[in-house]
Amino acid sequence: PKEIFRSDYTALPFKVSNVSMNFDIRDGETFIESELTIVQNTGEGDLVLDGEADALTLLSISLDGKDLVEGVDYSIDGDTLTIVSSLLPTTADGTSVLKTKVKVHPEKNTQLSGLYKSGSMYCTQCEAMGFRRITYYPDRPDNMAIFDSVRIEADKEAYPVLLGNGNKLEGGDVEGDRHYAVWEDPYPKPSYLFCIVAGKLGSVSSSYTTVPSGRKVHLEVYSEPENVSKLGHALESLKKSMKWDEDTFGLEYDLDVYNVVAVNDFNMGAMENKGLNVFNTAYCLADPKSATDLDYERIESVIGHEYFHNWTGNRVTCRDWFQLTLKEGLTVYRDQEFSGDMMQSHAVKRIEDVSSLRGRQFAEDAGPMSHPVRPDSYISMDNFYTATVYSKGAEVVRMYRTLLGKDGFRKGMDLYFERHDGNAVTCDDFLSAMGDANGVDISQFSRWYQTNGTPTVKYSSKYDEESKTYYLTLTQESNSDEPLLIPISVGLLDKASGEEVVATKVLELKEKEQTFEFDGLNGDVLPSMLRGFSAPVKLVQAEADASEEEDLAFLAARDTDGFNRWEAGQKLYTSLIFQTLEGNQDESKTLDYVEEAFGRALNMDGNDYSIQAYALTLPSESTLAEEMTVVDPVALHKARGDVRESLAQKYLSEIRAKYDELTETMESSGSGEDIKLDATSIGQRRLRNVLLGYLCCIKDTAEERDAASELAMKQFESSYGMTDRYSALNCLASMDGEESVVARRDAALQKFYDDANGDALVLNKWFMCQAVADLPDVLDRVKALVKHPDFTLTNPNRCSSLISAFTMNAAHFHAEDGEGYNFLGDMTAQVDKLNPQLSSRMGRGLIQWRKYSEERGALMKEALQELADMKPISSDLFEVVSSSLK
Ligand code: HT7
Ligand code: ZN
Repeated sequence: PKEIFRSDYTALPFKVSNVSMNFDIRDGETFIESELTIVQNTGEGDLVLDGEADALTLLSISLDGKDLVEGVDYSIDGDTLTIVSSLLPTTADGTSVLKTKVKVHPEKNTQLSGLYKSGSMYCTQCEAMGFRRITYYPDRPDNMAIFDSVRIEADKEAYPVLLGNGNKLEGGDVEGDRHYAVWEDPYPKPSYLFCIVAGKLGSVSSSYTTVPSGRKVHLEVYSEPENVSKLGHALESLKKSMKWDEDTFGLEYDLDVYNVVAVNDFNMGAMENKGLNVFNTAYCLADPKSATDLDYERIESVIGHEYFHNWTGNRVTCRDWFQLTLKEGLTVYRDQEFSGDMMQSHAVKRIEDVSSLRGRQFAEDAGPMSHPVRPDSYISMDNFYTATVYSKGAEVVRMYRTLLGKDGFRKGMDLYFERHDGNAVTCDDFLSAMGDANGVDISQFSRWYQTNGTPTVKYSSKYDEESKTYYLTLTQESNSDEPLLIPISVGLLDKASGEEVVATKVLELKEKEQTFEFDGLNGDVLPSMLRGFSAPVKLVQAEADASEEEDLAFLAARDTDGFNRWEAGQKLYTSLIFQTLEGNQDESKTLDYVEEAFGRALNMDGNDYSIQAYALTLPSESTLAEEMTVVDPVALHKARGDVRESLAQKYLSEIRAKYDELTETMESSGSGEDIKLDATSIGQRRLRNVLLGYLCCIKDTAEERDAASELAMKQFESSYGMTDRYSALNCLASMDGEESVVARRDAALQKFYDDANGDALVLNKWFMCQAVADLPDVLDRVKALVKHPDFTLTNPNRCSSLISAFTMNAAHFHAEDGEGYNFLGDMTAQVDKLNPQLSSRMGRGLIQWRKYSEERGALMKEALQELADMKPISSDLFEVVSSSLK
């Protein structure tokens, strides 16, 4: 496999300016005709078209009406077709028309890239390089072309709905029970945004009138007919997104139609094709009986994300795939802000986003696939749709916002669109727009784009009584030779009174070491550092300080920054878990601080239920693992479980009282099928389920086990909504021991399965809760589930619900016998023959072997080596496994 380098970028010699296509969909094969208008770009070089040999059969090719001869006029070499340059336009305003006809087999396309069949519908996925599996084309984002006409023809009864990008021009019947539709997209776009869909679909629709232009846009969300009742939330979320982008960034929608189609077989969450988004059903369908609050929130955020791409990605796109974070980091930042506004709590949203960044992206950045947000090379671009490009990329955009302020950031965005609308650009162009719009030189900030790894910021401080000045010294360490520009948001709290005496201030850390002064104080202060997680760094105190935990307890109680209050509590929990792991808990005061913080959170007044729930939640095992040099997942799981259980025991009666009180409040404010989705109702469910988790982790004695399982069963049986039902089921799924306990667990699982009645998304949940169960024989159970009639490796959602979910069950996946690794290796090998994008994602479960003990690492390496030796192996999987065996 060939490695592609960012530094090798060259502009295209010839470009496609306009496109007309015809899709003739027949059973088992589809014929695709393309008519490409070719113009000069740099004019220096050949016209090289991409076309995947395994996917396309070339049936005819002509240039300006003349059939071309292979070996004379053109040649095919692997996955490219080169046309002799002497046949092409020799002047800047000359044009040629290239016509090709190919045949493809969507029914056999298990890669889910290009044109494929999902259930009864045909659809396409072209990002990153799927268009070359549809036709011969310069399949790279800097070729922006106008798709004047895309005609789709298919059987009328089987595929009554025919959709394309942009606006529909015409449609009608064709002889032989067939029909057609023609779509036109007036905006220039790269091929990765191309899409068609054909199917028997149901839909819900509405309209939205844009402000200020007053364009009336028809909105329609489609799915297979049996799921139409679950489309309402996506449609409403779309309207909210359209309004939010107008209000926040002054960005309006630009076509008369916005279509969204939900498909069951999809490699990612969704795709922002121009005017025709395609969504994984898991990110689109929802009703209270089948979707959790988290599903609802995720749908709103992904609908927003794809909608926001219309400007950040589609109108202004990436020059080359190395710039992916230009559209993804920026659009994730935008969707995070949108969700924070919709939730009416940016602190809650920030806690969720930072937890996910630490649990996933920090690990990626410390592992063998570590890369800067703008990578330098790739073998398969599909491997670079990573937490780094997306989530760390969003943090990079957030830092511009922190450094420039709200208005400054908006000015930068306005200038970015003014300069680059309709163009394919780079991260440097974004940086220049931000700097120029604000009249500041932020060139130092560009180092964030080229530096991998998580930087560390150390701080130390001293208070000078005489001058009433506080000195805060910051030092930075990173993989960059030159210092990064790091915004550190800081507030100061008076040690004596606990009052905030200096409100949040952004310190610009530009040097390797810098001291900041705060004068005019009345006494010693405590810093609240990195408020709101103002930069994606690890923050540590320079010198271990005896009062560190006392300070954390102080901040956990008094910090005015909601995120940092939570953060201080998390640091205390972390410290106690590690002391438990090392067996030296007794000598410290940490337990007192933790119990104090936990007790305070439990008795918090007010309606901030989500904040309360998160304050009571211990850091995840993956976040904790990030702090360890050698990870022992079994011991870590036990230590975290012990701390959890001891808190549950200590506060048992208060937890139970709070649980009962919430049950009563929730019942009195609406019950049964009336599931409310406002922040308070979601927060109440979140908190009650955190409390249920604590109550169910007390299971040392037979009575405790019985009581826990009875309580969970009661919630399972009495809940209508999926959030409460699924939380209860997850508790039950991990219960073991006496017959009564096992009987309840099995009955609940059976009932959940029966009630699902074949609903694919509910069945995914059923598989997942068994894969993540904390049972000694969970791997055997997972292996048995692989043979279940509802299990398949061809559907990415189903496959991940079982196999990838099991790898998240760290204590069992990392069992010392290495059986978890062998299982994942086997499954990955099987999936690689069907869907390399999926297999390479699965293979990542093995690549962090250096983080574990020698014994575990050796077993993981063995499983990796087996994959590496596999012949054939996809280039996607090859890149992942070879990176970690180097
Ligand atoms: N831009 C979309 C990326 C995507 C994708 C990438 C590779 C293979 C399949 C894919 N499906 C969607 C999604 C997004 O970030 O909005
Ligand atoms: Zn995106």
